[in-house]
Formats: sequence, C-alpha cells, structure tokens
Amino acid sequence: QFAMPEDAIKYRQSALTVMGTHFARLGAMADGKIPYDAAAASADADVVLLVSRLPWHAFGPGTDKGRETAARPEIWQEQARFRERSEVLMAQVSDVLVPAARSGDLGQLKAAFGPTAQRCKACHDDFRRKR
Ligand code: ASC
Repeated sequence: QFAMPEDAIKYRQSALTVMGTHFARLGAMADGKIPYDAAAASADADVVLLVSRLPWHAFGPGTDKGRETAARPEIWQEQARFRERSEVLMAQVSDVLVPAARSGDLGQLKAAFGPTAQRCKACHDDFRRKR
C-alpha cells in the first residue's frame, strides 16, 4: 500500500490528526467549552470510529524513519503491546464513545470522554516521543 516509508508515516500522521481533531471537539463539548450539539457529537464520534481503524497498519516494518516522526522504537520492539493498545482504543471507541455520542445525552458523552482520552494518552506515554 505504501511505496515509501515516508508515505506510511504521512498517512498515519494524517489519520491521527483527523482523529484528534474530531475527538477534541467532543472534548470541548464534554468540558462545556463549546455548546453541546447532539448531531455534531454523533457525527464526530462516527469519524473517530472510522479513522481509529486506520493508523495501525501504517506502522509496518521499516517505517520507523523516512520523515520526521515522534514514533518510538518500542512500537516495533514491542509489537504485541502496541497492537493491544490499538485494539483497546478501537473497542473503547466502538463500545463506549460512539454509543454515548449517539445517545443525545451530554452526561453520557462526559462520562465516556475521559476514559477514551486515557486510552489515547496511555499509548502516547509509551510509544510517542515527548515533544
Ligand atoms: C485529545 C487528543 C489526544 C488525546 C490526548 C489525551 O483530544 O488529540 O491525543 O486527547 O491528549 O491525553
């Protein structure tokens, strides 16, 4: 799928950026920084759901360098742990975040957001360079 390592890096960075953008808007609603809009929240969560499936296959062998990246070598050294983190995130998004966002209930979105952000952070803490 990727001719060059830099293509894979660009792809996963783009997917993570899109996911983060829509997730951050859910966070802004959960925190009351922007008005709660149930339809927008549901649409944002659907984007997060779809895009949460995309980055992981772009961390293939040999894609640790080729373009500026914050990916740490542990991604390739501890592949099972990295994969497990991605699976935990995807399950959290599909089983918790999306139902909460589709419920139309801000309280449910608030309850779902923090634990989901924690899944993002757990992986960043272990597998992304500090920047
Ligand atoms: C976000 C975002 C992340 C996570 C992370 C959670 O909104 O873009 O990467 O939450 O900051 O700690």
